[in-house]
Amino acid sequence: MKSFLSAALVAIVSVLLVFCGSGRQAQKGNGASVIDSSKGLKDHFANSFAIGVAVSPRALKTDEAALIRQQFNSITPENAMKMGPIHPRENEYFWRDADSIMAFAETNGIRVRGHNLCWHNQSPRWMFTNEKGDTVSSETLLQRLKEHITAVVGRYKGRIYAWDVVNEAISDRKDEYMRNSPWYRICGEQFIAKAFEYAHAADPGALLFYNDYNEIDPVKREKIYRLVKRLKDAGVPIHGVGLQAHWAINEPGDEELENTLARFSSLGLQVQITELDISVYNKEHNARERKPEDGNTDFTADKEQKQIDRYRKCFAAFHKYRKQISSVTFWNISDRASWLDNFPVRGRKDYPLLFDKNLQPKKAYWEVVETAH
Ligand code: 9MR
Repeated sequence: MKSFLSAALVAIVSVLLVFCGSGRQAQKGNGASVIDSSKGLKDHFANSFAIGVAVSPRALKTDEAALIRQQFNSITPENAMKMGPIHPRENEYFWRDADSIMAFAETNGIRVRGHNLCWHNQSPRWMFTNEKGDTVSSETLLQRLKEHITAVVGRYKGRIYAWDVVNEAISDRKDEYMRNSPWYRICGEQFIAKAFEYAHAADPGALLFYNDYNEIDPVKREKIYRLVKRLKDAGVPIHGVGLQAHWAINEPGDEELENTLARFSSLGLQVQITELDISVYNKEHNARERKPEDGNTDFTADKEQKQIDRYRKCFAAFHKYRKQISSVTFWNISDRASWLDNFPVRGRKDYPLLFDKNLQPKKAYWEVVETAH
């Protein structure tokens, strides 16, 4: 009898602790359900995919660092490992920023996605010319690419679990396959396979990705698919495709999203969402207009609701494809500052992420979390 009473008492106290306990149960924004707020995104999605964020070394010295530790289990250096910043002159590497991000990640048990080894943008000018200023030969350029990849991947061997090896090599023009970049002009398509081979030789344990944007556009999607499939079929060491996912409140449509995830999943490689954000401005409008359609650059209730809906649909689709999707990375931490501020027009503020400028979770955050359960 006595043991029954004490067991009953323990049970009652446990239930009380769970329901009243130390504020760990939080109402989500609209009060509709109860979610454990002591958990971060990484914990909610622990059974689905890693949750990452793009960072600068500066952000890691601010209050954003605590938010990163709490919410994310993967980090991508936003700029610090790109060719221009990390290899400014032929015989000179600048490791400080990349090393500081690595140190933060390793101290906090966070995985690192390397970004990126070969891109038409943020490439140093010396890469493509000789001392006279003439364009180098394809042999010289490939040799330089090899030296670059061997040095960067080699430095972090065993510590960076995945690399975006080639970034954005496909053209956005409907009538063109490869982007007309210096890499392509000088070397032809072979630079892509070579970059993967160099990276694999430098760290055979790293997962290697091809990464691109406008992946939801049916024409560009097929070009990306074709490239990755050809690399895979040719035995090139490629392990996944990175979908950048720079999206907006009016895209992707449900069908576009489903078709995109289904198509890339069918490759039999890993799929990673590498640069997710959802701009609060309509996509078509984004490209040209200085002012948003409603003339308002605030985070209005209408924009907020559309963004909530889009985020929920995206994560519901990611959940469906969780066997193929191994990570989802946000491009920046909070609406305090993101690359979309002033892009594509100066003076326009965007609110594309799940945390507001005070680093508090937005309503969209709670909707996203619900898709995990
Ligand atoms: O967020 C990055 C920004 O700080 C840089 O100025 C910019 C340079 O082009 O690159 C941004 O990141 C890009 C990423 O490396 C590749 N995909 C598109 C991203 C947003 O432009």
